[in-house]
Amino acid sequence: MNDRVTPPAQLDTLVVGAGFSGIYSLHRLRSLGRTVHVVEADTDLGGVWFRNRYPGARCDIESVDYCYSFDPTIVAEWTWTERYPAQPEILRYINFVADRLDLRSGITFGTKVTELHWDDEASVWRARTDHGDTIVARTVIMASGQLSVPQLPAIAGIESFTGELLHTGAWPTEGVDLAGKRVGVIGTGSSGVQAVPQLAKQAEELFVFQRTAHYAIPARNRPLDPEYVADLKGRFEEYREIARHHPGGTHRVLGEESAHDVDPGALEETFRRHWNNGGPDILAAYRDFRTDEVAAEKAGAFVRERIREIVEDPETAEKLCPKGYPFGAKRLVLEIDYYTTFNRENVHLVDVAAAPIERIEGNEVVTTDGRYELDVLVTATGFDALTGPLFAIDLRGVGGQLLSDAWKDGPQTYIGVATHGFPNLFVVAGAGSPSVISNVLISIEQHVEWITDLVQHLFDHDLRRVEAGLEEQEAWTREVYDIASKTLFMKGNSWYLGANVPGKPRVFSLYLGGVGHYRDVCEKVAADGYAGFTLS
Ligand code: FAD
Ligand code: N01
Repeated sequence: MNDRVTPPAQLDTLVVGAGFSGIYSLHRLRSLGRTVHVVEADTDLGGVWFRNRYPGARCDIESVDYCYSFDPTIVAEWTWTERYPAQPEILRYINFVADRLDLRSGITFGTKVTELHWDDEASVWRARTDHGDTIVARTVIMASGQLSVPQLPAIAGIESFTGELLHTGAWPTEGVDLAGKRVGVIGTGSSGVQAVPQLAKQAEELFVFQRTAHYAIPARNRPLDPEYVADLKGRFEEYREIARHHPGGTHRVLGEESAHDVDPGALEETFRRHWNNGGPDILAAYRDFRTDEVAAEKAGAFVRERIREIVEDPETAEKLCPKGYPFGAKRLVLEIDYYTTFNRENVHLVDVAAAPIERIEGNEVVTTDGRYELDVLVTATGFDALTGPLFAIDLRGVGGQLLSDAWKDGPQTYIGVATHGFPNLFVVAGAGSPSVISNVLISIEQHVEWITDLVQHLFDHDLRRVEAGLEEQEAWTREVYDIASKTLFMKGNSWYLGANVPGKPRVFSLYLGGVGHYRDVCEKVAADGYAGFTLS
């Protein structure tokens, strides 16, 4: 348990959030000699990896890529054990980094920033917390996360469920005992697919309420070979540099051929190789999988065939086969024992597309053709992504304008870092940047380094204010939306489009131009004296 540190009243920089983004921002600004402090709502470090403790939670980027690279000592001293690390190992890693760099003293835990108001006359941000702290900061870094606000499903009566109601994104730190219980899961995206096999082993009966079947590919997780890890550590900087300039921030091999130009035998061979090797790289097997529905369907059909082979009951198999949207249009899910779990006698797939959930009544999920009595209801229904954590704060810029009003039609940013009318405020790995469409650790390092350099530039040059230009912001936002409009993401009714939150604008606000290209754009802006920003 962390003792509560009262946040300083005056700061060069206030950082909101102590996940991967926040703790690196703290370290970097401390190293640059700035007064900086982090305020974190949770009682400890880790962000996503502190909260998503549901059984089965793990990463879908390989451990050797999903880590920091800024400190060679940390690279040398930390050794990953699995290809796709599980939540406890990632949480241990974040704590290891924070302790190694002595960061805890710079963090106030268990405290929410509730208000951020720009004071134009003094050119400072005035913050308030739910503990009544007031902080005046010259600059603010929003390291408040992309997927840090859990979203309950819009089902009548959900909040008054009389059994135990859980969300995968806010899993109790003390764990949950499911032995002998009737458990329901709503949601079959990444979280649901990871949780179901583990919950099935613990619960007496498990009911999986599926509205849309997601495409899931085997993870083929495995312990890492120590020789492989030692070799990578020996050339980590060179290895990482490749990822920094890769479109996805990884080492994924990008197919250059069109799936239309390959004969069926060769296609099958490629798909089998990816299926057997595991991981999400099948998405990049052919150059047109992101843009051409007919090409993508070739992989979709292959996956459905595998599902029909694995799942013994043909009716259940058919329901688990994703249909009605292109392969890759929703986030591709990595699975461990997901499909085989439906061969267990205590697991029941409930098709709530065919017979929708009408309401929750007492301890029952009521669908149009049945009632399911449960002890525990797990909602694996995702997050109010990207804008959720920002809009949860009373965040007002120039003239008292709320960020949620400025972004009422979708996020408006200049290079995904800043917004016109909100000077001296920067968002790490959020909308308008590659963010959650990339290896987020690569994107976080790039953003934190770029943003903290800009903060340092302000102080070095005795500047009070930096603000994104309106025209430049409009051009960038147009580019973000234009690139996305040509992709199949627009055809998946997913959280990427805000579809899971009632009333949210349906826009795809992540930058799909590639991590490497994005880095070049940001570097050019800085090299040109922060072109597109007004510094005064
Ligand atoms: P977060 O980890 O979300 O941390 C934000 C912090 O800000 C939280 O601790 C929150 O409490 C705090 N906060 C928010 N608002 C306030 C406030 N008002 N006051 C105080 N504190 C506040 N990405 C990948 O690249 N690969 C993966 O495999 C991957 N797996 C994921 C698995 C899950 C289950 C989830 C949910 C996400 C995953 N992600 C993955 C995306 C993930 O969001 C990022 O990889 C990364 O962990 C984000 O770090 P962050 O510090 O930016 O945000
Ligand atoms: O959430 P989701 P998630 N009735 O929004 C269903 C990251 N992540 O937590 O598709 C019935 O993807 C909804 O159904 P539908 C990763 O970026 C990574 O799983 O809308 N069902 C869907 O099935 C990921 O993309 C990992 O029809 C309802 C599910 O809930 C992101 O987090 C692990 C419903 C929500 O899926 C979010 O993933 C976990 C209703 N009323 C998370 N409302 C890794 O593996 C919603 N649903 C790295």
